[in-house]
Amino acid sequence: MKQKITRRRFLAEAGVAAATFPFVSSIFTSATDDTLVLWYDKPASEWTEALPVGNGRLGAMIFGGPASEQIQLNEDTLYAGSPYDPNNPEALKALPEARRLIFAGKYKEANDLIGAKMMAQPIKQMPYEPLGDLRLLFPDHDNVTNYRRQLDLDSAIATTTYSAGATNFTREIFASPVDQVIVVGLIADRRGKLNFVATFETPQKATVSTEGQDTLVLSGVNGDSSGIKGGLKFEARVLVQVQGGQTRAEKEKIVVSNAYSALLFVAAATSYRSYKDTSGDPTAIVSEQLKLVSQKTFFSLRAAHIQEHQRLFHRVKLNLGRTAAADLPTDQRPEQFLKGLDPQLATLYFQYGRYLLISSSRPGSQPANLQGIWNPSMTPPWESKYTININTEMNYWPAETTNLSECHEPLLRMVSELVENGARTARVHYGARGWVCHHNTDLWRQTAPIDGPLWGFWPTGGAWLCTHLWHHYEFTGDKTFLAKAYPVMKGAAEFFLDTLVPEPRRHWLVTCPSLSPENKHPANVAVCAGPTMDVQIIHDLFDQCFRAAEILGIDTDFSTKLLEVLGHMPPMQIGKAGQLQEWLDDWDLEAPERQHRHVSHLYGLFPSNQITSRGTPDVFAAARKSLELRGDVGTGWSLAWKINLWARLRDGDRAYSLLQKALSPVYAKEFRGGGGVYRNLFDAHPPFQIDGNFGVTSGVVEMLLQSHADEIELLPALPGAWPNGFVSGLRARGGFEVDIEWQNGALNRATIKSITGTTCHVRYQEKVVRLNLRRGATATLNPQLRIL
Ligand code: FUC
Repeated sequence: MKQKITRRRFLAEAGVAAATFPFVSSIFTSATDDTLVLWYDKPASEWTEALPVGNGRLGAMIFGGPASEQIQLNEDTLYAGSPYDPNNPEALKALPEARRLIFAGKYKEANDLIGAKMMAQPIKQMPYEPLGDLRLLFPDHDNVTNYRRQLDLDSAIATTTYSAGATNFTREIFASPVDQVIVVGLIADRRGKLNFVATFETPQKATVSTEGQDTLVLSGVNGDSSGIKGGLKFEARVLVQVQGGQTRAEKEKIVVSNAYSALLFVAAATSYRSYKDTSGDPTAIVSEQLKLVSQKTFFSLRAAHIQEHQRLFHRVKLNLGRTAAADLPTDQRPEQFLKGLDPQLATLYFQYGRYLLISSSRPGSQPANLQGIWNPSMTPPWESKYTININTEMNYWPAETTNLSECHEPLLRMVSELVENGARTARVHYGARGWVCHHNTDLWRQTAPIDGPLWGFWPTGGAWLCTHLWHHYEFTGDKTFLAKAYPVMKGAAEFFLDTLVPEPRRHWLVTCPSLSPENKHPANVAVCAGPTMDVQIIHDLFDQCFRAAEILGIDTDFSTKLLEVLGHMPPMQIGKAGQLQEWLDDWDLEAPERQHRHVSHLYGLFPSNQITSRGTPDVFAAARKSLELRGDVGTGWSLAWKINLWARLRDGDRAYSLLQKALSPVYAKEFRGGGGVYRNLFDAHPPFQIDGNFGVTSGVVEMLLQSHADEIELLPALPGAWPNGFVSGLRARGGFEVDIEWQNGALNRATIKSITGTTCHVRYQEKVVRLNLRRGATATLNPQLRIL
């Protein structure tokens, strides 16, 4: 049951404490919209039940145990290893033979040669690692009543409340992007009742010590991995301040006794300065951070945190209706959603995606990796790094559309940081100019092919990332940004100018060796020449370079050359089942895994805009056929991609049925594999992978608003399940902010605000209107698209 603690009742019960300690009175003041709350009536019993907070750089998973609180900590530069060079000097010699074998149809032999001679050394990249856990042990809190824990997406604060004996306890935890610390506020409503012991536990090579009577220190070095020595120092510190009691240091512990309230400030840093510099001083960084926050009050830290979070979070509102099911504990809601009884869960999940992006990716931080920033394991799945054959890009699909353009910055910066190592890989592995990145990268911005030929021998990852540079420009119109991004895009294009080769049958210019990500063709290997996805990605890269050069008024010869080369690349081909071919050959029906999770050849439909109903109707129909053939089964991110694809195909009901799959509870007994959510609404590949969270958030946008076909299209794929609703603050290409209200399944009203002062076309079904708005001007349209 939901515990009803009103502020008045809490303050009455808190008595003296409330009057004495400023932060007590703040606890229930920002009573927020409880529809954006994840809440539970039990503590987390495993990691995927714990609740995430983060400030882009520091992350914490909060378990909320009354007697034993576990706050699992991450810092986004704590990866294994140190700067390293995995490029393989043998690779280039083998390249001509690999190409010859592929063009001769000897795919298995090519696969074996690539595996033996052309992969990175080591063949794995470096894993993302946890810092460890801050543990708070409370004596006599085993039998508690009135328990509730929650994560309020609106304030980005995790709160646990319960009563032990006659005392009510409250914990508030947030990761402040302003003050760069995690703040833990603990309060009892009776004098002297707050007693606990704070300590660190860690799987790292580290020591725990104390400083003075109030500071816990964890310091260590990161792990070695695949023969690469750890080269990072790290440090985490917890400063404990109490009111009305004492702190004292014991070996590896801070003991708090007889307090009313306590504040714990958690700071953490590593010596990472860049992908090639590990000379930072984590002790100096965390000491300075703690010195600054220790002079501030809880109230001011909390208020600054909320304000900064809401600056981003409040930009988009979504309402799809609400029923009583929204009052249930969060982990009971997916089941209701599947029965069609809880439409608000889609809103919560959509906004959770925005919350998670704000919390794991802020200007200056590392980009969100496979798990955002939340990872408890020294050997996480797929190293919890950056898989760029879908996963990392998916993380950022909602960044521009849901008005979080700033949160895109870490990814955009990473693309430029790949250029140096990517140029070495281009030179060493291909004898080519420009730069290349294969299907993964890590903290050290490595770019060579890893894992093995089935996964890693794909040269188009860096090029896909470059399309994000262009998208950022499309949404913001920021020419200064474009001027800085252009050389990065150009370098990626140069690599392909040097490495595209004519295939023997039709002399089309193709990538070779390459693969259609992770999908085997009839020879039971993946390596091949000119998979459709490569053609589509290179098409975007070249086209976007051309347009950028034109906008910037530079490089005409180079960009004209790109268009000329594009003219010699393969067209998108329709195969014997009427499908869009995944490969140069019509292999789709003979491929061993016809329901493979990757739908790479549909890149052209989404996230790209090469396939549209009006521009390329035949290929559009073929793409639909391909998606039908693939079926609706998939991992978490695969389902999320399909939501976006069905939305682009304008089939809202099909997109919605995929959304229902994506929100299935993987913890339910009757659950049958493939995508879904954990109790904390983290997306399940399974295991946990955050891309599905972000991909669904993007998919909901694509159902309500699209802007890829030189038009802003309102409600392109509205499902029957959402007859009434509104959304505000979404962004469209060209620099527009869009609000839409609908009733009985039809548009009621839309408001378009121009951010950059460019013209646009707005479409609703068959009606189109041209708007010519000045910068900052707004137009409100009725269902006939007449300006009101
Ligand atoms: C790709 C996918 C896997 C997984 C991994 C991180 O290789 O094929 O399903 O998501 O990335």
